Amino acid sequence: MREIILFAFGILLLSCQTGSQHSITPQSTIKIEEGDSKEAIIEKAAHVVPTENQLDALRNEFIAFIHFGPNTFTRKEWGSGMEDPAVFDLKILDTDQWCRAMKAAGMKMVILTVKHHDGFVLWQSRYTDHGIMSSGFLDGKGDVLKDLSESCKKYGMKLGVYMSPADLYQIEHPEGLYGNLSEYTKRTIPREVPGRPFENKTTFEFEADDYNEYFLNQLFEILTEYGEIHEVWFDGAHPKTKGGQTYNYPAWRELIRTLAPKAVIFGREDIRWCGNEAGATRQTEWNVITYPKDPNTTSHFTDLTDTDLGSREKLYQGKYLHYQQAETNTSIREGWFYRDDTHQKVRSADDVFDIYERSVGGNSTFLLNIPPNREGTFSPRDVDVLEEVGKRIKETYEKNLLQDAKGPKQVLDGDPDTYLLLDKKKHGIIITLPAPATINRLMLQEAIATHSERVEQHAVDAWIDTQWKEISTATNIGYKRILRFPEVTTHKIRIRILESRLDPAISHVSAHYYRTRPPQLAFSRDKEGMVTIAPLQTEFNWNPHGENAAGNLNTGYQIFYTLDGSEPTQNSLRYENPVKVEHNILKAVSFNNNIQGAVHSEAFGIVKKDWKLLEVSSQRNNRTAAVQAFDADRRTYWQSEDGAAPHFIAIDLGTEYELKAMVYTPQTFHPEGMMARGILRVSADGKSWKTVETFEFGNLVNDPTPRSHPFTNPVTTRYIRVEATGIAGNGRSVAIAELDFL
Ligand code: FUL
Repeated sequence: MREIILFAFGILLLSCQTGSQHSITPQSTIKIEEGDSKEAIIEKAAHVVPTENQLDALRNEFIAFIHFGPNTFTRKEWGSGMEDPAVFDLKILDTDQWCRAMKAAGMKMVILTVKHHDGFVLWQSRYTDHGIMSSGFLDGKGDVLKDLSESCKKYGMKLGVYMSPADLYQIEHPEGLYGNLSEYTKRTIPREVPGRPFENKTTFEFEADDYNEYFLNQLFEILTEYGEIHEVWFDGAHPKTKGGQTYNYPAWRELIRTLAPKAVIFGREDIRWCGNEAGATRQTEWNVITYPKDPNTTSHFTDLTDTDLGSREKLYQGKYLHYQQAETNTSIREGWFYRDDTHQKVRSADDVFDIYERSVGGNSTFLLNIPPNREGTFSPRDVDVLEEVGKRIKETYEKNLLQDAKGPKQVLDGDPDTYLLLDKKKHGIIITLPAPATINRLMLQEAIATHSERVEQHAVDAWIDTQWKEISTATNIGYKRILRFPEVTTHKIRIRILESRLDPAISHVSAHYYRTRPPQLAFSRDKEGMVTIAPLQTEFNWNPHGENAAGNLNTGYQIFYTLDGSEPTQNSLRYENPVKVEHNILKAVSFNNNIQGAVHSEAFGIVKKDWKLLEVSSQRNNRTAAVQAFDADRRTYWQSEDGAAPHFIAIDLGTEYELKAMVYTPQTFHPEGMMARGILRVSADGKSWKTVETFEFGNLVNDPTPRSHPFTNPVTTRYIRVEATGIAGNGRSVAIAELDFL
């Protein structure tokens, strides 16, 4: 990397580093010693840098996830592990089509769920017959991983694999290996299978029990027979565990580092979960974070979900400083697996582009899931969104409006290896354009590979008329920060670094213009059934209940809506004040200068004004009172007391209705009380009950978004009772933020 002396505010400032800065070698992990002062800790943090693989992974920016397997056919989020392999009823598979669509979106890598929690494998494993080899697909000869790896080569995409450590087939099957209490002994990996030799002759000796051996053998197959693997994704979610099963993670790591030297490991030391599955991003995403133990030797990694992971105050409390970047993972569809093209919502291009800017432009990587359908392809709606997003990314970010500008060359030359080392005390960059340009995006990058992430607060000014006007401020920069602001026309911009850990090294500044779209919309309905339609505040929306930091970038738009299921246009009803919505589908759209925004639609259930609590199994206290399960306010919830099943709530709807579905909205304040399974009972008199439906919801802890359960047959009733029969994570109480009946 070339270090160049900077010009700032027209003054030549020689970078002046302290002696101690030179004595710290940039590394991905630095130990905090007993007695290190706060200053020393910050100085160390300012030298924590990504490894080469981590840097490559950051530079991928936008990558794809593919959830595919028996759940695609059973329409479930989580399988049971007891599915007959025949349910994987695939007739055709077109991984070239997947790659074309991902390429069009500008994605650089794809990660396939080769084994999800149900344990069904999508490749021709030697070590199990619970997988594609026992399905009807190509008479049991098909191999999704092979097809995808060939398509990836053809289209120039990197390949990654998702391997669920939790394996319900191995847990539930009588001869299953998971938690079978076998002994840890020395075992050779890979275990030889007669007639199926490996071309790669590497072998390993590891201490392993039966399940670890199985897992290592399978990793060996995947990492040696499908070309270069660039990411191994270990899901932390465990629908179930058994027999005190432990994982010999150091062995997994050694095997991966040896066989896939370019791979980053997700869920362990290289890459961490961003903390939610809804596409929310932190206002300040620090990738230099702390660990209580050396992350390079420990086996235990917990999910980090706090809003603040890397502020100075957090760093002071650590024992190790470690570079571990966030991956923002979410799905283009409601849920991770394909269900259908009629009810399952698909994110709009506006939504996906917004997440792209917040995640990639917020110091993380954007991992977007596109679940293939039962015909083995991406559905047309998903493809349209991918193509449109790719087009917007290209149009916005391939055109740099500072192309011919004057200013420090190192930040303008497009070379990530040159940077401007700013003096910590006098920091500023002035860039002059040859002619005024209209901009509403600014992209900044730090030279993290050598100088870590150091900027803590910065601001951008534009020269307007005869003076500087501040147009945007934000906190850290790190790998990349995209600033979004209302458009300004200017010929001069100034970047001010307001706070920083040591001298920051800025490697890139560019300016862009995105044709502002009409806002995405959000609905909220009160107990009387009055719905307010407002722009969705997605900017830095970490806490779903919190206020959002950034203001609306839109003005001058109009909202139109329909209540009959038809698509809204500019001829539909114009929204001005809250509208009454009863047992209806509301569809709304915003227009700005004849440009149409994304349609937002929601099926609303019956109005809750006259609902009364009939009976409840228990409630913890007033804060978690039962009536809060139907007060039309998602921020409040009912929670039952621990233990003493059954946990149930019975409601008098006030009058008789014909009901077709139930929607369960879990509370999002903590992971307790997620209703994974339950029964619905109805009554003619509110006293004697009969069961009419059973329901099941998967993955609620990581993704506590509303779940709907369509009834097998419509139910006509005034009295209804919801009873939990299974609580996620073996929980002992149930919590409900809202219940709705459609
Ligand atoms: C979660 C899993 O439980 C989901 O099914 C999905 O695979 C998601 C990416 O991770 O934790």
